[in-house]
Amino acid sequence: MRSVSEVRLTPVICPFCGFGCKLYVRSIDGVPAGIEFYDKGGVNEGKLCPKGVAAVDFLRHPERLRKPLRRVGERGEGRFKEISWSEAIKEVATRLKEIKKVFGAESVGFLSSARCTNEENYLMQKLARLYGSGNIDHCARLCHSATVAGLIKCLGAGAQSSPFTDILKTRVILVWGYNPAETHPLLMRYVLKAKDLGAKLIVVDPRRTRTARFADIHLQIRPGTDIALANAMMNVIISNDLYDRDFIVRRTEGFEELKKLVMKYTPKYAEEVTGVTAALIDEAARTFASAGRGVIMWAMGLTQHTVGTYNVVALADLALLCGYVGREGCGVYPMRGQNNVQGACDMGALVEFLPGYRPAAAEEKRKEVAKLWGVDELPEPGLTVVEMVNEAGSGRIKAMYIMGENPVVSDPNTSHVIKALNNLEFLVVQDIFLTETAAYADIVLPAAAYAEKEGSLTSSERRVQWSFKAAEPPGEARPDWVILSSVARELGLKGFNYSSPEDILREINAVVPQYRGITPERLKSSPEGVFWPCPSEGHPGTMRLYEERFLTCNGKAKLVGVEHREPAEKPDREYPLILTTVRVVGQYHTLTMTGRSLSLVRRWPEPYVEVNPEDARRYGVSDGDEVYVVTRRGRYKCKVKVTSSIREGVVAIPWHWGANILTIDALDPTCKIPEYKVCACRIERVGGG
Ligand SMILES: Nc1nc2c(c(=O)[nH]1)N[C@H]1C(S)=C(S)[C@@H](COP(=O)(O)OP(=O)(O)OC[C@H]3O[C@@H](n4cnc5c(=O)[nH]c(N)nc54)[C@H](O)[C@@H]3O)O[C@H]1N2
Ligand SMILES: Nc1nc2c(c(=O)[nH]1)N[C@H]1C(S)=C(S)[C@@H](COP(=O)(O)OP(=O)(O)OC[C@H]3O[C@@H](n4cnc5c(=O)[nH]c(N)nc54)[C@H](O)[C@@H]3O)O[C@H]1N2
Ligand code: SF4
Ligand SMILES: [Mo]
Repeated sequence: MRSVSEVRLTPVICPFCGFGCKLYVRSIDGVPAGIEFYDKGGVNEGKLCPKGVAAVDFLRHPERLRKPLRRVGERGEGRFKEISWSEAIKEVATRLKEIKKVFGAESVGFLSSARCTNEENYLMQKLARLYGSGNIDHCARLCHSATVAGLIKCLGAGAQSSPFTDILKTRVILVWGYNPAETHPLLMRYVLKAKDLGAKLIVVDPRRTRTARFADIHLQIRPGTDIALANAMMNVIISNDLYDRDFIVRRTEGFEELKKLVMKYTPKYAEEVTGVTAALIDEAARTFASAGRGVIMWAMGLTQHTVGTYNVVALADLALLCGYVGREGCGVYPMRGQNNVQGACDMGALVEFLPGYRPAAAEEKRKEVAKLWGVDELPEPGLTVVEMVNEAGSGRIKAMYIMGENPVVSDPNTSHVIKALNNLEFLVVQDIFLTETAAYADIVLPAAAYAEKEGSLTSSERRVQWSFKAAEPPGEARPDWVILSSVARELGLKGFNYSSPEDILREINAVVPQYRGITPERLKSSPEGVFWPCPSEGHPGTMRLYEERFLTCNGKAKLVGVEHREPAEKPDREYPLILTTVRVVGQYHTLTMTGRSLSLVRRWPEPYVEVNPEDARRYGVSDGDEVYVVTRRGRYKCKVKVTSSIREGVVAIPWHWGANILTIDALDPTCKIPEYKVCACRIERVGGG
């Protein structure tokens, strides 16, 4: 007689964006079979965007990595031989020990992963630092490093200040350089609900995006001029006495200096710089400041600039000026990108921070963590993502260990990245697929994917949630925490004898003060998760920050005036257009996962470049033409999409399909974020002209 199949629904956290949707993976006899909507509450109220709905497609894809691999061909060629786990772990540890002996531990770079759990990120940074290298970083560097640096300056901490539910209680929503309709569709539901309840929506974006189409006011800014616009809005607010005087006096310092600076930025002057009319700037400023309760949300259109940190400072100033922080229906929302980028930062997978945002440059903080880990000292801060790649090129970095990142496609200036990886003595890549980056590896380690392991993840609103295991990994693939523990033990490092993710989370409870009360037992039995900071097990978790004091030394927020500065590369005769890079709702980053979903690929099949009708006429291209987009770094072939929704003089490419061959690797000197959102380009018709 045939036995009855076992059908199970397992609650997991979506493996894509940082909104933190909960969903069920339906499995039949331990094999993932589909996605079901989660029915026990949660931030997404059971709903999902197209990527969430397709989240099992890649799990059983035939190209999943199933065995550890050793490279046999040239780098980049992609020829590998299967080896055993014991051989693989031994080889990784032996090579890393040799390199440390000859060149020192600081010649090795480690990249952690915002797609992995808190436990796995905690282990990766612990491994790097106990090995002796301060070169530990991850994709937050390419994403919200500007936010962390900017907000710490002004408010004392870098995280989203308030829960998503506060959006429903607000009167005005300022969305800046952010397109949630494509990038956080479930957050867009909150924005639209708030609009239904009477809130006004103001959008700042060079494109009339799907988000901007719902705006009451759309400021169609020239890319790279955000500070001038924010300063002019503050100019209007101060000149017309629309700011929150009581809040400024009680809770901030630096107002007089800020006032002096923004007085130069009249709406008329800002119109010349930003391309937004003075009248519209005036209207936006008045609408924002007079609402009484407001939120500001931003993402990559604001941060990915050589002035990214200052851009964030300008928005923090704007929020503070109106008293829109630390109250119901108010807040700053730097919308986190990857599903666990907030957690990876909290765990200290960043050059400048040890676990719990202890500054890694401070000797007493390093000593404090060293003591918790049973060693005498920890290394000083080292190199960031793009710096590691640069130094691989120069020969100072000899080896890299990359977990769950795909820099060949995601870092700026691809040719430069490939040259650098080719120069390494040793490269380990730990991923779920043989990525473009893995093709350059000496050893490839096959990892279990999200639903094949358990652990905690932290969403953009600081909500920590447990993701359960729904299925077995394919072949011999193993969870990242298991792989990292094995490598660390083989390296001879102490303190890596974990038997479960729960074990690791208990250590995190002891080391990361913000997570002290977020124990595995509590998390696994709270369908809604727990918000950090949560200082003890009895503590309910903190949904709103800064209600009483800011996290600065004296508890007051700092208003800091910042000047407009030009991007690193400006259009000229040879390269007359501004190129910006963007995202589409149905594809995710470097396509390793969404690119393997038939349903998503059919609907979002290929790249294109958005061109304004005036520019199309000027450069002789029509809708559907094949063109090369050319910059000083490379050329990229795609189809033209003529649309009046983009500003004249600007073109935009969704970068998922490899557009980083074009982008510039200029960095913000403060936080080292690359300027993905502005460089100079021209378009050429394929076949001449
Ligand atoms: N579908 C999908 N969703 C995702 C992702 C994905 O790859 N696919 N990635 C996730 C991640 S990691 C992140 S970080 C977020 C990013 O989310 P977003 O920041 O919303 O994504 P982008 O499309 O990169 O950029 C947002 C907007 O910035 C605008 N922009 C460009 N230059 C400028 C400028 O100079 N000033 C201003 N004000 N705006 C400008 C662009 O026109 C674009 O509409 O999305 C997350 N969600
Ligand atoms: N031009 C341009 N470039 C950009 C941006 C832009 O706006 N414009 N945005 C930047 C931003 S904001 C970001 S966040 C970065 C993202 O850059 P990356 O993080 O490099 O991009 P992903 O494709 O998300 O890479 C994640 C990798 O993790 C793997 N993976 C998934 N789950 C697991 C797991 O459980 N374990 C392991 N070991 N691996 C796993 C995936 O297969 C994939 O290879 O890109 C940046 N690049
Ligand atoms: S909005 Fe984000 S978290 Fe929710 S289903 Fe879509 S990708 Fe997943
Ligand atoms: Mo990101």
